Amino acid sequence: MLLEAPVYKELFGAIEIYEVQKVIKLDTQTRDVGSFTVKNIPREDIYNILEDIAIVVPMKNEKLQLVDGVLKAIPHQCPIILVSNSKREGPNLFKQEVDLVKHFYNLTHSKVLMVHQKDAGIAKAFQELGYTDILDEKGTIRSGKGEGMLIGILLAKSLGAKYVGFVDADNYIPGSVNEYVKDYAAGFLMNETDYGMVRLSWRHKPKVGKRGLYFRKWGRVSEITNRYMNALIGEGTNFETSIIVTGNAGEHAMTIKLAEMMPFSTGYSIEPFELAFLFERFGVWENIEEYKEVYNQGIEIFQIETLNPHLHEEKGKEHVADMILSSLGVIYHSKLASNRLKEQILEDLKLHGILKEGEEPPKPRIMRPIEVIDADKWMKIVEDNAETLFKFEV
Ligand SMILES: Nc1nc2c(ncn2[C@@H]2O[C@H](COP(=O)(O)OP(=O)(O)O)[C@@H](O)[C@H]2O)c(=O)[nH]1
Ligand SMILES: [Mg+2]
Repeated sequence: MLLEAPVYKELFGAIEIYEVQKVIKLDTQTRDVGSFTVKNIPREDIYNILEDIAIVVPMKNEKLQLVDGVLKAIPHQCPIILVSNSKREGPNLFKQEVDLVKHFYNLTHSKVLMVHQKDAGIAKAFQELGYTDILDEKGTIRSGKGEGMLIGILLAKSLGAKYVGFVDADNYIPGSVNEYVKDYAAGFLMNETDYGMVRLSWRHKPKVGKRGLYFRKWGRVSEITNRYMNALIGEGTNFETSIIVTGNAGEHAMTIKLAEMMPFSTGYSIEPFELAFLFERFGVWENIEEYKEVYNQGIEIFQIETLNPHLHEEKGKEHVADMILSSLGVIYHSKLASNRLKEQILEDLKLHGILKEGEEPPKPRIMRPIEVIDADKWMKIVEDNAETLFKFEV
C-alpha cells in the first residue's frame, strides 16, 4: 500500500498525533518507492500482520444482507468477533444472524466468535469479577455500542490478539470493509510503540439526493466533533490546531495494550471519549509513575483517509442529534475544557436546536479499563455459562 508519508504531526504530552494520510495506492508489492513523501507498506507485510488483528463487529438489528457483505469482506486471516444486541423475540433476529454466521463459516472456515450482548452468562462473568461498570441495576449488561465493543475487546484478548479493530455491521460496500482492515494493518506497521491507534476518515460519504449520488466530503457530526476536539487540544497546548479529522471514527483500531489500559465511555460517545481521555491523561507529564511504560514509549495516533467511500445505513435525524450531543458532552465535561469552550459548545447546541436554554449536554458514563478484569477467569466463566457463545474454528 502507498500512503502519504506523515509530514506533519502534533505533539501533545506523551501523544503523537499524525496528520491524516491519504491512501495513494491500495496494493503494492514493491519495496522501493524512491520518494520520501510516500510511505510504502508492502503487501506481504500487511498480510503477515492480519492474523494478529481481531476484528470486532458490533451490531444491532442490521440488515442481514449488509452483515453478510461485511463478514465476507474481512480478510480471511483475521479472527472475527461479532457482538450482537439484536432482538431475540418478535422477530428473533439474533437467530437469523447465528444461521447466517454458521452458513458463512461452513463456506469459508474463517475463525469466528459470536455472542449476544444480553447473555446472562456474560453478565455473570462481569458480576463475579466485580466489574459492575457495564451492568444496569438489574445486573444485566446495558445496551450500547460502547458496551458491545468492550465485550469484543475482552474476547479479542482471550483469543490472544495483539490488535483489535472495529468495523460497523451496516456497511453497504463490502470492498470498503476489506480496505479498512488493511488500512489498520498499514497503521500498525507504521506504529512503533505498544500503544498505537489507527483511526479512519472518509474520503467521501455519499448521500442519495435529487440529482443522484452526491459525494459529500464531511458528515455533519464529524465536522462539529472534530472542530471541538481540536479546540480541546488548543486548550491543553495553547496552540490551535486542525489535526484531528477522526473524532467520531467508528472504524478504528488499537493495540490490545492500549485498549486494556483505557477507560471507555458508553454508547456512541465511546470514540470521541478515547481521544479526550488520552489528551487529559497523557497530554500532560503528570503522575508519570502510574503509567511509566506508556510515558516511556509514547502513544501514536494515526489517521488514514480511505480510498473507498463510506456508505452506511441512514439512521435518521434523531440519531444524528444524539451523536452530536453525546460527542460534545465528552468535550464539554473534559477537564481540559475552559469556560469559554463550554460556552461555545452550549451556544452551538442551542443554535442547532439540540439543547434548550439552561440545559447541559450529558456527562459521559465511564467504564473502568478492562485491565482490572482477569481476562482468563472472565472467559472461563463466559464459556461455562453463556448460552449464546458460538465459536467457529477449524
Ligand atoms: N453490540 C451492539 N452494537 C450496536 C449497538 N447499537 C448500535 N450498534 C452497532 O454499532 C454500529 C454503529 O452504529 P450506527 O447506529 O450505525 O451508528 P453510526 O454509524 O455511528 O451513525 C452498527 O454496526 C450498529 O449495529 C448496541 O447496543 N450493541
Ligand atoms: Mg452506521
